[in-house]
Amino acid sequence: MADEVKLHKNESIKAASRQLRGTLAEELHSDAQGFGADSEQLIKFHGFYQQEDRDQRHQKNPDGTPVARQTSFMVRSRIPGGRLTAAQFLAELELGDKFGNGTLRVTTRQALQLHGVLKSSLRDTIHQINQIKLSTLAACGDVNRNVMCCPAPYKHNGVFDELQRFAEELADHFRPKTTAYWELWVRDEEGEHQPVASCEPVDEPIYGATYLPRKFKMAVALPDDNCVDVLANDMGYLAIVEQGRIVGYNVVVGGGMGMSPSVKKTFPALAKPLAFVTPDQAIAVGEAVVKVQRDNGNRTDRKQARLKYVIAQWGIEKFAREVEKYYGQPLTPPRPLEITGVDDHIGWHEQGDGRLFLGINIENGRIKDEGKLRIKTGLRTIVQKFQMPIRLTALQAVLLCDVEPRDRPEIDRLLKEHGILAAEELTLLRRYSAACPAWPTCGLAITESERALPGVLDALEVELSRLGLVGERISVHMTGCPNGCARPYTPDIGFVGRGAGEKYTVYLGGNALGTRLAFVYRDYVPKAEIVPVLSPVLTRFRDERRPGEALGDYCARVGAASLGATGAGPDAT
Ligand code: SRM
Ligand code: SF4
Repeated sequence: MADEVKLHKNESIKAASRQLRGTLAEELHSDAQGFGADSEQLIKFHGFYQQEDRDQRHQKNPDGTPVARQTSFMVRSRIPGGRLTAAQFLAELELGDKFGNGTLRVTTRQALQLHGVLKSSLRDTIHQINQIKLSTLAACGDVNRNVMCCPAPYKHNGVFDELQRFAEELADHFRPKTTAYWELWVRDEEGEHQPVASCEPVDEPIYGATYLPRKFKMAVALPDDNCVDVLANDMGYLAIVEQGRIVGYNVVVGGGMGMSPSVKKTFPALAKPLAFVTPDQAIAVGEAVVKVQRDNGNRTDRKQARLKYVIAQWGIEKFAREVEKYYGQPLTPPRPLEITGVDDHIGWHEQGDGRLFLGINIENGRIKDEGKLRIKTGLRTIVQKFQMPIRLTALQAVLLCDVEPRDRPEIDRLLKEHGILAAEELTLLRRYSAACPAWPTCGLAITESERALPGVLDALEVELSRLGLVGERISVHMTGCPNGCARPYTPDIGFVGRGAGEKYTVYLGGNALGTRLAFVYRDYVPKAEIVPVLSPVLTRFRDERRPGEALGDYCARVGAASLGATGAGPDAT
């Protein structure tokens, strides 16, 4: 049996879980602060992660003894296309206050996260999320995650609404069918109103008994506004619009950011074009792609398990042939199509139906009150008063939609009153920046990110101002480790947590459009050195750029060697 393959332990956990039940029900009611190791894997499919406040590790009680460690949970609501009602948004804010740490976080995939939820509050939290008709099912886990989609609520043609409907259909089609979620979190505690079809296995037509080898991500985008970074997804749909109508999509496959510098075979990748599909073929072809990954993704090594590794191993041609077998028909080659633009949707915009929407930048997605900047109270006050629908962007911003023009002055006044800056008061650097949570909640963080980026941007703004570059659109993404949750391998500048003492790998040469992978400029750069090491590049950019050239385009054109890149470190290319 020399060739016997040893599956990753998560595979047996999934297989034995009776469709994601495991011992979650029993453990939920135990006195322990958290769940056991096997359950820790299963809870992700239900939309939450076991964490702790890592700041507390070093805190002491007044008597000098260490503060007792407290397990808590991050609870993620899956929100296709980032679309919410006013009531849902207000209820999530309320849940953050009642059960979480008093903040609500807009994620880089247009979802919402609560942090600091205790096990004793988990059921109430998730139950209440379902009562407001949101769900945490499949927000995490080895299944299709939150489906991203351009959130702009334009109405001048049906395209934007159709994209949103398609994202919703995808989310629904690829939702796990197990009833375990409903049993644990949704039905009334006693279950008295519901027939107990529970525990009976149901058909999981797409995922089967062991779900996917790894997480799977989808996005729907427009070529002239890739605000969802479609190429960073396992599968993306790029809409082809003719005469104001979607005639089909180019399906792109095999994108992903995560890598481990110590594992040479891991790398970030941009999705590649696979096929053109008409709207009525789109879901069936997508299902074939997912099933190919289900049956061929690596189930022995989770670091090699994403779709991008199947495609790297086979090549896109062989992959396409395999998808055809599952689809049952030949695929149509992708149409020539380029991504040409990106919009952060910040500021006031006409929707095209007489109403307006307003994009509000939320620094790193964290909705909280701090000092004079009272984003949480400001948003709550505005949404309570005007009850407008909300959308979330992939750059962690909030869009207030369907605003009557007469309400604009009052909304502007309330924003000002709560210290929330208008679009004109923000540099494009701020608007196109993003950071992952990292410390203190993320167990995988090597360095700070959400708490570090604002200071780095302050220093960068001073330098850009000195060089006369302050009006430039420079996208900057930071993460606290190489997993890449804020997609740091594609923007103009990426900072990736690398080592203790707040050291980062600095990437250059990507772009705000998300169409090019960056290269390593410098590795192990201490936080305080970031701006000094970038300064020579920025100076050359100012002096040598072509008219209208963006920083990342300039860096890619002159190349890593010319910029004095060390070449060491985990390269993204
Ligand atoms: Fe992520 C793991 C946060 C988007 C790649 N990600 C994590 C965990 C759950 C840490 C963990 O496993 O214990 C982080 C929780 C931190 C916390 O305290 O909240 C975490 N990821 C996030 C969020 C909240 C970052 C943010 O700033 O918003 C994003 C939630 C998105 C959502 O709503 O679903 C988030 N994560 C991403 C993205 C960006 C994207 O999807 O467009 C990526 C890169 C794309 C990709 O998947 O390749 C990403 N997260 C990862 C990875 C690396 C996956 C890989 O293939 O190597 C991990 C680690 C893992 O899965 O083992 C990870
Ligand atoms: Fe945590 Fe790393 Fe993701 Fe940041 S990039 S949230 S540090 S896993």
